[in-house]
Amino acid sequence: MAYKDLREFMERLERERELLRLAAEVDVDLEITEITDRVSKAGGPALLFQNPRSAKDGVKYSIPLLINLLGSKRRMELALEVASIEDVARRIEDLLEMKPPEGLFDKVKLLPKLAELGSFFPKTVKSGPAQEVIEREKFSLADLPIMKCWPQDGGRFLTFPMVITRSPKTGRRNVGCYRMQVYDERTTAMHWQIHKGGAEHFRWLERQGKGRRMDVAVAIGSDPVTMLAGVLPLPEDVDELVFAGFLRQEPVELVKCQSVDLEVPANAEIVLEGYVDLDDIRVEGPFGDHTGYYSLEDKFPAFHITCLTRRKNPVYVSTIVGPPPMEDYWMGYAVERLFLPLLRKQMPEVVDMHMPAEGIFHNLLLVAIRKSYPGQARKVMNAVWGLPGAMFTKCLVVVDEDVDVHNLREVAWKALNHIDPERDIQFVLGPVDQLEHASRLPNFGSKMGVDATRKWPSEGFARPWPDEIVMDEETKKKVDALWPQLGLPVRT
Ligand SMILES: Cc1cc2nc3c(=O)[nH]c(=O)nc-3n(C[C@H](O)[C@H](O)[C@H](O)COP(=O)(O)O)c2cc1C
Ligand SMILES: [Mn+2]
Repeated sequence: MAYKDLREFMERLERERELLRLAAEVDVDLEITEITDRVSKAGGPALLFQNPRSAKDGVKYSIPLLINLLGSKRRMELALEVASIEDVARRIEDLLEMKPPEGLFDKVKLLPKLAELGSFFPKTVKSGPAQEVIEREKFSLADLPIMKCWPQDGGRFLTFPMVITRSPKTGRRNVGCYRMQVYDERTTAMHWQIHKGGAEHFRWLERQGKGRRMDVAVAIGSDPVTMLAGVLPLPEDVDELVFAGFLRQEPVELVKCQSVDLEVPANAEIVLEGYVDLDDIRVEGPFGDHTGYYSLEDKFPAFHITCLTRRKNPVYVSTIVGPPPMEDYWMGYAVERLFLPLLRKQMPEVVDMHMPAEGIFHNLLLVAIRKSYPGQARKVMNAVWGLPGAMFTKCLVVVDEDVDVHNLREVAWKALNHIDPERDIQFVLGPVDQLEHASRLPNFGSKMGVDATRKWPSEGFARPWPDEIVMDEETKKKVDALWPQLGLPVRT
């Protein structure tokens, strides 16, 4: 059974000692970040700050703040309700393997799967806890314990929202996690980067001539899989909430918003309804980002809030990003594992992939392939740079299948041995992540692919390729037997 809501997941985490309640009064300005950063880097639990306050504003908030919710492998597995994330990857693989049925028998076999698929679609319900309280008049963001994360941040930011929009062109829904800087009690920035779903919808507003304003709903806090869905780099035409239904194996229940023509998860803790306006673009930032550096000021639309709905006693969910690894590393890890089957579907030669924490997702991607024809590593590079999400990969290292991409020492050792840099490094130009601060232009720059596979004669390599050094099994066995008698202080 999927978690009904955030609370049910919190209870589970508490039973597993993966969630700690803190009674101490802690400041939303910087203090929560410093505490969470230490806990996060030590592999610690999720934290519920029960008494957040602001010394600057002289406020004690009545709403608690939850953070580091998905910040470990174990919590990610608990969120997905699996023993290992690979189990979910296998379900995705199965789904992708579904072939059109040939005979009657095949059709009958397929029916339960199709029924299962249909049952993942979101369900609209009449009412839900997300609207226990409806505030159209006297609501204020100042009542929420919104954090200022890092010293040079331009203000306070909502950091873990599910931003829901509908395409003015296709009517399709998108859910994305985009931070929102608080401008005043009812206005924030909407930091959807240029390549993201929300930004694309906003662009179509003008192209379709559908007025100057676009409805936006922002949900904060939901069952963990629905929250995670906003982070997943799904193709543009895939509804994150359908995918969430598939992941949790139960449809996401939605309620209609009060003041905008959108729906939000019925189990949400807090919902902000409102609009963005083509004529109201403002400066956003700076913000201490997941690169470990500040992203500088830039221009983004302002989000005007027209109505706030919530539970009677909501929990506000936040996260921090900064020097890796942090909570978002584990979200990236889930992305890596869940998307491996999708990558394999398009590139069957891919054996495994890994994005090390220091590469903050897109700066470094390691891919192991089974090479069957000359130039295949280059083909994989070009394909990766053509994928949504993966297109931003700045350094892409392709290795042979015998290299464990999760072992960075092994990758460095073997890749550095195998390259003739001038021959094996390839540069391309293309779109880069909007947070990229070293590229020649914002959003446009170069990427590097390293072909660290063994080179073949058919790739123009005429010299013999040496074997890797491995001791023979017979000698190893002999030494194993001899070991206790050697009196060596080394355990093997
Ligand atoms: C904690 C966190 C914060 C994020 N903040 C932003 C953000 O401010 N702007 C943005 O464009 N993407 C941000 N992202 C990444 C997007 O959520 C991610 O690219 C997602 O796939 C976007 O969905 P979309 O493709 O439907 O737009 C953030 C991700 C995480 C985990
Ligand atoms: Mn999307």
